[in-house]
Amino acid sequence: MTSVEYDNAAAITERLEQRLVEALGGETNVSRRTVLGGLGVAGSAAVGIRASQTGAGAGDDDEDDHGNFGAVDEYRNTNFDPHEFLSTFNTGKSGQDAVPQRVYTENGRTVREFEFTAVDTTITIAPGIEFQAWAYNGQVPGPTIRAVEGDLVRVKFENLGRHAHTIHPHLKNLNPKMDGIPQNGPGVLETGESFTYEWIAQPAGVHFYHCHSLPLKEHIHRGLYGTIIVDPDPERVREAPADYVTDHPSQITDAMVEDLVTEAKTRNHEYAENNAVNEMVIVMNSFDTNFDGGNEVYAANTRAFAYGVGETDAEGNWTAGETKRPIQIDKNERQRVYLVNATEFDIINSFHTHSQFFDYYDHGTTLLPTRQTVDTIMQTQAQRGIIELDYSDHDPGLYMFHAHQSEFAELGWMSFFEVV
Ligand SMILES: [Cu+2]
Repeated sequence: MTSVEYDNAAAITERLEQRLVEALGGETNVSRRTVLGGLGVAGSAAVGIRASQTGAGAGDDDEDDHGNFGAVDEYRNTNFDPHEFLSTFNTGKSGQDAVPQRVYTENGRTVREFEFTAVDTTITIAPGIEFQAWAYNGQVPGPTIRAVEGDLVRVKFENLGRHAHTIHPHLKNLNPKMDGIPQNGPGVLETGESFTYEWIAQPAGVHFYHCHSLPLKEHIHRGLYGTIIVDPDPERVREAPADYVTDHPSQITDAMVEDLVTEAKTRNHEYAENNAVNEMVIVMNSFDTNFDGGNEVYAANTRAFAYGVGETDAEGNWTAGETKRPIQIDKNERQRVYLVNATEFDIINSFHTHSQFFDYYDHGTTLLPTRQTVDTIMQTQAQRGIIELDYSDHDPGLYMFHAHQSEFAELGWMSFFEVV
């Protein structure tokens, strides 16, 4: 890859970004006013929305904060770094300062405890384009939780937002009170209320969590969602290998069990085998900036073109900051993407790699791929899976990956791996 090619790629990203920002600048003011009027009426009638917070109040705030269209390259909130987000796993032992957490043992079980809040905040989704988000611990996507199969995940949740929220986990949850829905347990939590959710981390896989207040589509698309990774326990895999494959138990040989155990270790952050794999979380999301029930911006991890190609200095170092920088990968390292679809309004989203085929594990619940040698997969909202890539035989350079709804790609969900 020559510097001319890098410059060309940077110019195209810049052009797409400019086009997106201009399109948003042209239309947000017009339709936002009308739509917000309607939203107020719908909101006050809906379960889970406090009467004092509906309609005009929220609308006025949106009015103040929209319409700041800065130059391309300008990101005003620098507290979210999409590159750092890729591999920030909150395990209880370590994670983000913004997520108080600890690990301890209780009744012989490992407990991973996290403190979560829901807050109203402003996030930047494209240069100069701000979005009034509702966010877990102030970020979209919410913090990634990582536990080992069989652990107890304890989330001390406090709602500091102006609307009523919950946390609903996509786990095999044995206690209906802990499901985080308006209809059960503590129901929705009003402003200032707290509740401690407890979930057993099961099954192994990559999972989703989100607010389940009504109207659901609003609470999700505003940003209340995130990823829970449940690492398989290699000892459990040895005892019950059939739980981790789609094959019939009679087809499972001793040699296969050994392979599954080895594979489980690469997925478990407490085993050294996991260090040999480069892991990242990508949440496909979207933003309806004018509240018309359709998305104007699509992204991998919130920022349009976050992993696009920006500028380099003469020595080949990226200079665009934490955004517009490809995901740099070592060609000799195995790559694992925990992919989650949080896209609202559109039925599906997708992940497509250029010049590359990959293995896919639907929901990440198996240790053998559910699809092999594919270059495109699709996911409906809340569907997720693990993608494993091998670039060892590829030449160094830029390899694109994006949603193969081409519309989504040009509206922000277009990214690159830089193989080095
Ligand atoms: Cu909510």
